[in-house]
Parts: sequence; structure tokens; C-alpha cells
Amino acid sequence: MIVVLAGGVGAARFLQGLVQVVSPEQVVVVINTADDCELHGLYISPDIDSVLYHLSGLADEARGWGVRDETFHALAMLARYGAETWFQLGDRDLATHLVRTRLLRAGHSLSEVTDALRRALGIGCRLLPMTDARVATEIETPAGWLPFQVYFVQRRAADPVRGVRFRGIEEARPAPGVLEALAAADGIILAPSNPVVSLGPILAVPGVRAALQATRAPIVGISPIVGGATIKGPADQMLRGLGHEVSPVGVARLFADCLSAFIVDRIDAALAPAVAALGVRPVIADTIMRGPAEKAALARVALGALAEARAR
Ligand code: FO1
Repeated sequence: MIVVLAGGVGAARFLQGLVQVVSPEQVVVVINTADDCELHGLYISPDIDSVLYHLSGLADEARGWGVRDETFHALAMLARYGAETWFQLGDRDLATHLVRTRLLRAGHSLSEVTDALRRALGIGCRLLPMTDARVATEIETPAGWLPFQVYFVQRRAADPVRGVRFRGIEEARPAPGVLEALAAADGIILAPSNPVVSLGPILAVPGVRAALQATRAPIVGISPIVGGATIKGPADQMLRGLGHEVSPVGVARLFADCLSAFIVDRIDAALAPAVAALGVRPVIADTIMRGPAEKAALARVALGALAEARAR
């Protein structure tokens, strides 16, 4: 059984590769929920949705979020009513949030709702939210502390980042199955997700980091930083703002206490000795996932690194 700790689009693309090379039933995905927000009375869970849509073949892969062939009629009507429309909810995507919100209001947990959604979309992997509690990322900027989606979507990640906090994290508990999966895993993969606001919250849920340190399973990470920048999203700018090195070494350092190996893009091969100096085995590979073949190839590299760590 392979456990993947996942944020949004980078993780979702990696998972598309992983399910080409291992049976989806052998994959458990633990997903960040600290990006979640409520708008128009609806509960939106962007990273869960990214994974749901990518694994069901529904994703708008070029845009990186939402559903393919989407229309925005409801959003246009909301605009006529003077409602906020900076967060673009498509008509098909709205159905996901309607169903999720109804089930949550009926008393189901986010874990149960996520399981119902993935079954309905025909996804074989188990998808676990990191927690069933409400945790909310907030970003400190010169304009003050901003809710994550306000910083990221409404203000287009344009504010300098001075701090990050996860409101509610101390009271949160890992969702059912998370600690069990980490303990029983044959291998654990940290997806190429934002280390600060995607993987950061998962590891900050009380008990998760300790479970990663205690598990017998090898743990392999994949750098989301290539050539000094991120493929998508503001991870580079966040790392810089928080005083971390914007490189695979800076990311590996954040997780060095857990990692057996860290996959670094060929472009950054010269940084391998600096990763090794952290006590983490560097693995050099092509990490840019342009199409299905590259996604599967990266998944094979990650599985190879896990097998190699197990053999040591
Ligand atoms: N990202 C945007 O940049 N603009 C949007 O309008 C937007 C809408 C949206 C709707 C539903 C959903 O599940 C995700 C959406 N995202 C949008 C993506 C999301 O804000 C981020 O990509 C993640 O939170 C970061 O992992």
C-alpha cells in the first residue's frame, strides 16, 4: 500500500501517473484541507476537488482547477445579484459543492463525504482528508492576515508573504484512517506540492509528523521547485518570504527528519550533494509532468526510490 500526501494540482497530476503504474486500490491519498473555504453558503475543498477531478478524468488540466468544458452561468447570475464572484465556481463544479455541503449539514464527516464523492466518480484510490476538523490557512502580508483564498485567488498571490498560520490546527485530529495508513504503508510519497501551504498543514496536524517519523515505511519526496521557481503556484515566493532557500535543498530541509530520499529535477542535479548533506538520498530525474508518459515515469522513479530505500 502506497500513501501519498497531497496538495492540489501538482499532487493530482502525480497521482494520475501513479495509478498508471500501481493498482488504484493500493493507493491511499491524504489530502490538505487547510485551503478549504465557504462561499455562497457552500463548503469548498479545492485540493480534494483537484484530486477528484484529475483522477476521474474530469479536470480542466490546462487551467489546473475545476472541471473541463465548464460553463459559468450560475456565476454570471450571482454577479447580477451583486454576490462576490472573484472565486470562479463553474456550473458543474457547483454540483460537487452542493452535494458536499448538503451531506456535511446532514451530519456526515468530511471523510465520509469525500468517500461518497470519489465512489460516485469511479475513483479506486482511497481519498482521506488530513482531518475532519476545520483548519484554515492564513497568510500574513503587509495588508494583514488574509484567508488563503483571498491571498491566492482574490489578490492573485501578489502580496509579499511574511508569515503563515493554520487556524484550528492544534485542536485538529488526523481523519479516521490517516495514522493507520501511515503506520501500515509499504511506502509514503510526499507529492510535488507546495511545502508550506499544502504539505505543511498535513504535517502540522497533531500526530502526523510523529507518525511519519515512527513508520517503518520509507518516505520519498519530490521537489516542487525546479531551477529556482515553482511549476505552478506561489511556493517559491512563500519560501523566500519565510526565509527558506528557494531550491530543492530548501524544501528537503523542511522534511529532512522524515525523508529517506528526495527526487530532484535533472536541472538541479548540482544540488544533489547539498541534499545528501541533510542525510537524505538525492534521486535525480525529470520531474516536469507534461503528459501521461512523463507522469507515469515520475511515479516509477518514486516507486523505485521507495524500493531502493526498503532494500537498504
Ligand atoms: N483558482 C484560481 O486561481 N481562481 C479561481 O477562480 C479558482 C476557483 C476554484 C473553484 C473551485 C476549486 O475547487 C478551486 C478553485 N481554484 C481557483 C483553485 C484553488 O484556489 C487553488 O488552486 C488551491 O486552493 C491551491 O491548491
